[in-house]
Formats: sequence, structure tokens, C-alpha cells
Amino acid sequence: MPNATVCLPTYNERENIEPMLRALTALGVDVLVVDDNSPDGTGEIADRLAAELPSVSVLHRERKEGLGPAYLAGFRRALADGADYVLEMDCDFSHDPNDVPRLIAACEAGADLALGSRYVPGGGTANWGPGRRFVSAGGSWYARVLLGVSIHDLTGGFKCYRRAVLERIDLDAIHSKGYAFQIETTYRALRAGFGVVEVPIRFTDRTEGHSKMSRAIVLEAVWKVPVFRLEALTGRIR
Ligand SMILES: Nc1nc2c(ncn2[C@@H]2O[C@H](COP(=O)(O)OP(=O)(O)O)[C@@H](O)[C@H]2O)c(=O)[nH]1
Ligand SMILES: [Mg+2]
Repeated sequence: MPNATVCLPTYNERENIEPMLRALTALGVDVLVVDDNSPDGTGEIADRLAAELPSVSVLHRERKEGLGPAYLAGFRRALADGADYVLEMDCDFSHDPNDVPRLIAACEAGADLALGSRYVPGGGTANWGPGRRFVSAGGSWYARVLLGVSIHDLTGGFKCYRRAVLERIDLDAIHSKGYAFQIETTYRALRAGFGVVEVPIRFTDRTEGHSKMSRAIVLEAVWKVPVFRLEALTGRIR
């Protein structure tokens, strides 16, 4: 396995953190848990596992600020620690840890950024009703059309970056918190000329713990997409 670090943001994932860390370490990747002081004790469980598993480390942040800031802190740490590939992944088993090697393989085969994608042939969502599928696929379609890109799943959070991508895109300029963060990072990579590929994945709803998705996170993505396009037109995203 190449030198890859999975950044795993957690907020109240007490039921999921241990099985997830065991599944990931069995694959031979490094894992960086980024915990925002979860009130349910996820951070302490992660510390205990980090003491047992040499490939696991934990970044503790003081408070919950959303997925974007947690990932940015994780990316900076992973780059400083010398990772060649940096991955994003949810800690609720919506993303199958066994798909991690496929994302890394896509980068090894030449991609700069590999996206786990629900909306390409072979990908999909298990146990989602038509309403939720429509909103999610519609959101990606909205971003795809407004940004003028050819990516089908822009809001997914299962990704593998070649380190050069994170070194090149301006991490300091990114202030998105939720789905907008996923759209923005991929858009910045595309604008910078990197090769982005979609790898089909099957997304499964979590069975343990609770989603932290909110109306504010959805609205942020809606208003930020045209802003990203404007920023690209005015040279602020390049
Ligand atoms: N560190 C950190 N992790 C978060 C935050 N919000 C969500 N997460 C984690 O991000 C992942 C995806 O969040 P989730 O609530 O499942 O979002 P959903 O899949 O869109 O419903 C999970 O591992 C969460 O624990 C946050 O503010 N800080
Ligand atoms: Mg989830």
C-alpha cells in the first residue's frame, strides 16, 4: 500500500469509531482522526485506539466548526507528516472502507483526484427513497451546470487527493463548511488543471449514530456555487 493517510472527521461517532479504525488499519493505510471535542467521548476512544494501533493518530480540535475546517486541519497535518495521498471519508460506514484501495489505485493509475461517485454507472445509493435521491442528484446537477464541469457527483465526501493537489489549491482561501466544501475542493482542483476521475461507489445510510447534516449546510451549497463560478471568472479561483 502506498503512503496514504485517511482523514476521518468525527463528531459523536462513539459507536462507529472503533470498527472503522480497525477496518482501515487492516488495509495498511494511516488514519488521522479529526475530532471536534465530541461530547459523547469519541475523542477518548480514538486516543485509546491510537495508543494500540501505530498507524492511527488523533487531532483534537476545541469545538465543532463543520466538516470543512476539520478537513483543512487534517490535510495540513497529513501533508506535514509526508503523506503522498490524502483521503477524505465519513466515519459512519456510509463509505465502505473496502473501497479505499480502489480510490488510491485510481490515483496510482494517473488521476490527481479520485472521487467516490454515486452518479456514474456502477455507483448508487442503497436504501434511499426517490425524494432524497432527487435532491442529492439534483444538487450535483445544479453545481455541474453552473460551474460548467463534467463531474457527476460533486457533493460526495469520499475522495483521494494526490498531495500535489492539496499543495497547489489555496487551502487558506477555503471557508466552506459542508457540501459546499466538497464542491469547492473539487472545483479548485479542476480549475488548477488537475485530472479528476470518478470511481463508482455504493453509498449506504448509517445504521449507528446520527447525521449532522442541517438545512444551513444545504443552503450554504446552494448560494456558494454561483459564488465559486464568479470567483473563477474574476481569477480568485485558479
Ligand atoms: N470533526 C468534525 N466532524 C464532523 C462534523 N460534522 C460532521 N462530522 C463528521 O463527518 C462525517 C459525515 O457527517 P454526517 O453527519 O454523517 O453527514 P451526512 O453523511 O451528510 O449526513 C461523519 O464522520 C461525522 O462525524 C464537524 O463539525 N466536525
Ligand atoms: Mg453520514
